[in-house]
Amino acid sequence: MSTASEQHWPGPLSAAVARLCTGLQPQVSEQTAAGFAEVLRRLSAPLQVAVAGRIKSGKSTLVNALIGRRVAPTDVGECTRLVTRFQYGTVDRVEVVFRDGSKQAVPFDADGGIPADLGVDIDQVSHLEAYLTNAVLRDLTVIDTPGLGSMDAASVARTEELLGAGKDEDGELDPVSRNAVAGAEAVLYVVTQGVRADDEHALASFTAATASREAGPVNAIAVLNKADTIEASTVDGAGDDVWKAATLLAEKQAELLKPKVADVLPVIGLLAETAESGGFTAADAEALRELAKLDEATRETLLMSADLFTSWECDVPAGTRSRILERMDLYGIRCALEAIDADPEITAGALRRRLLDSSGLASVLQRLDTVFRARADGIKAAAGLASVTALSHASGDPGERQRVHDAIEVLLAKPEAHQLRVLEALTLVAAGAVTMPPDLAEEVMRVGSSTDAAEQLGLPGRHRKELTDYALERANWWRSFSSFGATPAQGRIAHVVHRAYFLLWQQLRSG
Ligand SMILES: Nc1nc2c(ncn2[C@@H]2O[C@H](COP(=O)(O)OP(=O)(O)OP(=O)(O)O)[C@@H](O)[C@H]2O)c(=O)[nH]1
Ligand SMILES: [Mg+2]
Repeated sequence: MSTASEQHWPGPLSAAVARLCTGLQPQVSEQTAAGFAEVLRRLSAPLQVAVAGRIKSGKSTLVNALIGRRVAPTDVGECTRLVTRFQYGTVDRVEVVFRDGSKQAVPFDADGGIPADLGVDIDQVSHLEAYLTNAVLRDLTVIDTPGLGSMDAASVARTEELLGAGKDEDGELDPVSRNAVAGAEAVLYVVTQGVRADDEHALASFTAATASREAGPVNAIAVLNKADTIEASTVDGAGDDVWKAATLLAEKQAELLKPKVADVLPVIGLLAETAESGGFTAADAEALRELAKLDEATRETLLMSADLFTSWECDVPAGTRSRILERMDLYGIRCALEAIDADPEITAGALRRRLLDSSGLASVLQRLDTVFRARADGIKAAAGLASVTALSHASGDPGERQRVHDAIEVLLAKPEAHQLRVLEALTLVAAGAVTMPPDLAEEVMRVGSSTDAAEQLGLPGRHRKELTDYALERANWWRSFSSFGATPAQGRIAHVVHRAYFLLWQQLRSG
């Protein structure tokens, strides 16, 4: 096995957790040591992002949009009931992993996607592994999960079990340990208009997807998908603007979901998928141009409903209309027709870009970058420490548990690892495990959610002198709060925040 120093870690925090694991390995039981080996393996792997949410919310469609290829089966077929892990590989291939650990390669279908039906006994399948030569997957492993029904505890359990399975490549881990180290490290949570954001059952899928690890603003983003299907007139202040309605609804959901998630962004997964995965062809552009030439009355009738769009008598063949409806839905078609009205000479490529712009995917990608990619080190290190703790608890040996506990305390006491404490504190506050007055809770989030000093202090763009003074001021404030006025639980958080400000002050002062 390779040692910590030979490996490539996402950053200094992960490297510190890796050193902790390697240092502890000789001092723990064989089984716990095997668990630590798994933690080490995961620390050096790309960030694991699960796409989770209710059934048919458009998770697989969004996965395809992110990867830029229609590879995850959408809509129907047995694969939609399985967890599929999309990861980087030098040769494109799909493997079925069975519950007994055996694997079987399956060919892609004619369109380059995972076949909707696998031709194997689905009950014996643990999950699928798809390896793709894809730039996005170099630093993110994307996990497509089956949809969770509202009240369906069984499917929550199934996803939990599936996400926990299959990580045990060399068969050394018992189920408890496996669950302790498995699970996604971050979640992209897909909601639609129909989902009540405060529905605790909807939030249960968070927990399922992360194998019971807490999700919070550090590692979870939500999207309001199918923004195109929102009836603008039902949203106050939106007028007849669908995108505005989606933005307003997303803001409302953010109020309910925060601080469980960093953000709720509107998106039209279907348009993003079509525009990004080669689903929009020159023939589609041509068909849209033909539709744009129809007289006003016919065009309006067609756009009234999906049924009328495909069944109403007109010159564009019904089959062609079905295809573009499936790829773009009425809203996308309307966008395209407006673009053609404005510029009848618009090229297929420009039309595709217009659809991509309308999909809102760019903002989602940007948030993925700032929330997940930029913080991968902290997220992975925190997940790794949680796994290490869970493994030592699962061992049932009090001595071992104490040794691991002590080693973690030593690690967390180091200035360079304090950010992990802050992440832990932030997650407790975000999850409501420790209640704080709203302004203080927000401050904890701010200090923990960035690695940029000015942003942590809430003073972007200010001079160093001002930042230094403010860091010291807040450090002192949190220290006195921890001694006077705070409950014991708040006091522990306050102590962590105080030290974060203090370290920030030291760092700013020394340049
Ligand atoms: N109009 C519209 N339809 C969408 C959008 N995103 C997905 N769909 C459609 O919704 C249906 C379900 O999409 P999937 O991606 O299979 O949803 P899923 O959440 O993966 O479904 P399960 O895995 O079965 O839970 C498909 O017919 C998609 O084409 C969207 O943004 N707008
Ligand atoms: Mg799906």
